[in-house]
Amino acid sequence: MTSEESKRGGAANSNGSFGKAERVGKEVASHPPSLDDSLVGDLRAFLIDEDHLHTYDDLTKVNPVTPTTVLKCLQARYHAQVFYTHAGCTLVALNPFQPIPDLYSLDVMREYHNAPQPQESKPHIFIVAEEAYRNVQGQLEPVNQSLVVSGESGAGKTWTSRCLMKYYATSQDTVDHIEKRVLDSNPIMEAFGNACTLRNHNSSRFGKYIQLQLDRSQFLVGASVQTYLLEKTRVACQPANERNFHIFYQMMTGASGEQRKEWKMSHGQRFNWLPKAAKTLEEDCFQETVEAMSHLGINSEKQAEIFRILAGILQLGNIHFDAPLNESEPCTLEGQSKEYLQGAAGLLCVPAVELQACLAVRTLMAGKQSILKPCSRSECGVRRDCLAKVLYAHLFEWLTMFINNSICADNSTWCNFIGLLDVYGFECFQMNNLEQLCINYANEKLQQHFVAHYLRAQQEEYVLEGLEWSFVRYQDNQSCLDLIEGNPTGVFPLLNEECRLNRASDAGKFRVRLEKELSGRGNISWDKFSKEPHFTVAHYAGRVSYQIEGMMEKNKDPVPPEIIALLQGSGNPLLCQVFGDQEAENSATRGLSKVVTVVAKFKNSLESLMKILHSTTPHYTRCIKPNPDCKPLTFHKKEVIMQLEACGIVETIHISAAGFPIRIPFSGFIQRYGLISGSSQIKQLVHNLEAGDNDLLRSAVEAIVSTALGRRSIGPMFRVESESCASLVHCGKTKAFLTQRKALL
Ligand code: AOV
Ligand code: MG
Repeated sequence: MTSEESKRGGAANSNGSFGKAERVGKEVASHPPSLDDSLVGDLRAFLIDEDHLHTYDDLTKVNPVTPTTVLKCLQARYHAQVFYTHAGCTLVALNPFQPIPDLYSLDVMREYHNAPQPQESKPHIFIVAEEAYRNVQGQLEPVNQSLVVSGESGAGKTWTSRCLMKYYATSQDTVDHIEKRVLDSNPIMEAFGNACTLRNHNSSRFGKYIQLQLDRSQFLVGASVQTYLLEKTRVACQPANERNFHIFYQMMTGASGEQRKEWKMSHGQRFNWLPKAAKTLEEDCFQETVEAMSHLGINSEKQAEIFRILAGILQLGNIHFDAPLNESEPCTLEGQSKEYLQGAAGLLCVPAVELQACLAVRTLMAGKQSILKPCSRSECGVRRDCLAKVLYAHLFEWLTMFINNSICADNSTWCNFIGLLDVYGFECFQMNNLEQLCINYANEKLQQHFVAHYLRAQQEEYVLEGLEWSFVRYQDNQSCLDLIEGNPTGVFPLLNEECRLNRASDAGKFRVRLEKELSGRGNISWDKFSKEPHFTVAHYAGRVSYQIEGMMEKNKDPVPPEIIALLQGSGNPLLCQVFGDQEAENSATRGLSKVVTVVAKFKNSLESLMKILHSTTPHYTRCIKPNPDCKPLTFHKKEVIMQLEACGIVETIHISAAGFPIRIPFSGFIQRYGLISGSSQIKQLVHNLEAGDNDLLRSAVEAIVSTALGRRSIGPMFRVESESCASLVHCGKTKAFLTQRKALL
């Protein structure tokens, strides 16, 4: 919406009355047509007051709601050190980039946990936590909840998820200390799954959905973690000025003298795969990681096996091959590489000769006969990297499984869950590849969940239910999702097809194919003059150019069968366990038509996640990064407004301000309020109701609202007041719609 349009559109006001948000189609008379005095009073109070912008704790109160007023309000609050603000159904969390004393203390947690109406306390992430917790009990029956935290890289999603977990874990003290174990999963997963990037010194390189399992009395009895696509390429290839996963640095910093010797990590030892970009705090957390592992039940023997694998990976990174003099011979080891190869073999508990052969020689099958073929120098490098990646990815998977076994409650003991979603944020680097395409695709999916659940479905329901409502226009990112995943000509299906064709990957050809199939779409483009084959996607959060070179190989992700066989024979029990009965995945022996590509797997796992999200009541938190340099006390308007626009915050505020977030089917409403209404006439009516007749049910609801609970009818709505709160009730065709209860001014 342009600022001109928004000026014309005016603002939605609070108190749930229909304001003049940007409307499509006929201009519907705003509700209520004749505002009574108290509502006018409320409205006046909400008109924007420049001097007190920081006091607006809900952006629906800002009037007019425009990108500029919303931005000004958030900026004023940021400078007043107020970092949370409601935006109707969502919570906006500004990243302070510095610890704020007492913001998350135990006392504050208790305050929110014990508040009779937490939503009337100061905006805080704990309100979201508490609301979800109370909502589990549902209006009529328990409902699972999801807390969806979104925002770009470095915006504060992981921090927020950690706060939420702490809140739930702290608000109860169970006998077997399950809450401590659930919390202990965090330092482990972050040590193995996070890394320092240009955007965030503690960037999550995997997606995570954790379900906190609650029993009938709403006690936390366990949790389960689902992870999504770890960026394993980082193990063997770190983008310029970025780092490898934290755990490697933690080992380097925290190892004892004895461990150093065993892991071949002497002081000053240089590892090619440990670039020294700026030091991060996470690097000093070795002890914390080890303690968390022990606490979760990973005994010291298993830990030793894990660390030996990691140390072995670092040795692998220092191995280089020389091209042989005779092409029919395998490549030879360069300089000190022999030493590193022996080091790696020792740590991975495999014979050094077999390791070398596995990296330098390929086994081809001709019928039942196997033929040995030396690999080129670059192929040796690819195989070495592949070994490191497959080791790390399997180790990460094993850890996730172990954590789940340690914290997951028995199915018979829990009945509901609160899910916390923390995925990698939207990314746009100078060079973007398949990893970024997957990360950004995940963010598109989440945005679509928000659009579908809130912006579209809610409004469609108002219209269906016959409420007077004129549509608030919003940015729908469905076309971008169609571009990426749509069958058969989306980027993913085309990429998969290319990978299934048994030919050498050719980036140039793939680009031409993309252009042929997709050039009619508005959200993909190409720079014709660029030498690097690439394509640019206009995502909801910005345009990103993806280089095609390397994309097909990453998508195929082949693992030579010799590597699997080597690891299956390892003397390290953990490696044996992990690779034990594994078929050589995506190997040459499986045939290319059966290859399960990376994007196919990722798409499936995200679809399962979306199904779970759709079956729960979602709560959205939008994390905003106030500046790209991760500095405290720095608010860059341009960056912030781009983030606000990308996630559709202004539209959200309009819909929230004018909408009815609480909806209860008539029968539920009658059950809930009818019998407590106190009126014998209504009680009689409720008893005589024939279920299923909506007209009758509706009259009963109206009777309850107007005679028992209600005070005044305003047009088609009723204003229901208690001593401290007011809410508007609107009867649709099958449901009663309620505005959020607001404190009376
Ligand atoms: P992200 O999860 O959104 O990025 P993080 O949660 O890792 O971002 O936050 C980045 C950094 O910002 C943290 O390491 C903290 O230093 C700081 N920070 C965030 N929230 C707060 C807060 N409420 N108070 C103080 N400092 C905070 V990424 O994982 O990159 O998408 O893939
Ligand atoms: Mg994160």
